[in-house]
Amino acid sequence: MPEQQHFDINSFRLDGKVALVTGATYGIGMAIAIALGDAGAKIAFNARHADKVKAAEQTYKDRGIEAKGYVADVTDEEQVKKLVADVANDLGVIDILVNNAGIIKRIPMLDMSAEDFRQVVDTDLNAPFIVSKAVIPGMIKKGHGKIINICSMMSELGRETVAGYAAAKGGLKMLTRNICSEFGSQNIQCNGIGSGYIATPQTAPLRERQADGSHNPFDSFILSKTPAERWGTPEDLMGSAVFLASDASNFVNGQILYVDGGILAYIGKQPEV
Ligand code: NAP
Ligand code: GCO
Repeated sequence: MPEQQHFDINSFRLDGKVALVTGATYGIGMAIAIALGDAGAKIAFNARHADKVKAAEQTYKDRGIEAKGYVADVTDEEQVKKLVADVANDLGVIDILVNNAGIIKRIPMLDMSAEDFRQVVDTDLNAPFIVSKAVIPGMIKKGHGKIINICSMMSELGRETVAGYAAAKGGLKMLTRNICSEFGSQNIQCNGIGSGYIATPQTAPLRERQADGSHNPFDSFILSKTPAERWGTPEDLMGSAVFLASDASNFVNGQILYVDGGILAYIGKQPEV
């Protein structure tokens, strides 16, 4: 029997690695970038608004994280190609990619224009394809790579008003599996984090109190569907991101790790009689 190896906790460290987190000027992206930075990675991040990029860069530096922000729209392939090249020049070839940037439009399907649908799919599905395609050649040359796609409850479930978002996040689950299939032999692991309902600016409209000060019905609905009986926080995703970005997950590929407080396992709280 071969001797069992001891577990090396340093397999969760990211020292010497370069991570690109898209859309990390606030919200989930910033939390994940902080986690990867705290684990030792150098952080590159982007978003569309220069003022927020500058402010976020200061936030990372104030936390002692080596970080550089870039103004780039992930839906624009030329901007993405320049982003990846600039990161390579400034910090090094990307080892870890987190496809986080995303939008949602909550519009009843029959009222949703094809343009609205296209914009959501462009950002939430086409962009992860574009950014991954730009980053993978460098990972192949380095002999390793980690791609983490930020999926959703809507990678598995639908609901009214989010047709474009659910279609995109369902596609992102399958893009995750396809990148795994196409590049696993090149030592590239591509996994997803399926976030539950997280308190960020994106979900603020779902949590805001009603005009009369009462609870938002959707807020109450989510609490009734979540065994944890709370909304998630961006910090709840930090550990999963570090795990999937590290050597600790080198034999994990094509998986969606749902960090949802139990929503997908739960039929929902029975109404009180
Ligand atoms: P958020 O608060 O709206 O933040 C989105 C981030 O992405 C911002 O930094 C935004 O900055 C950036 N961004 C948006 N469009 C971009 C583009 N075209 N190019 C570059 N950057 C862009 O969203 P969040 O709640 O943190 O969600 C982040 C990701 O998690 C999204 O993919 C979302 O679908 C997913 N997710 C969220 C939840 C949740 O409950 N919050 C749950 C599951 C999955 P700019 O607008 O300045 O560009
Ligand atoms: C919505 C919410 C959700 C969350 C998240 C859940 O309107 O239903 O925005 O879609 O953003 O994706 O996992």
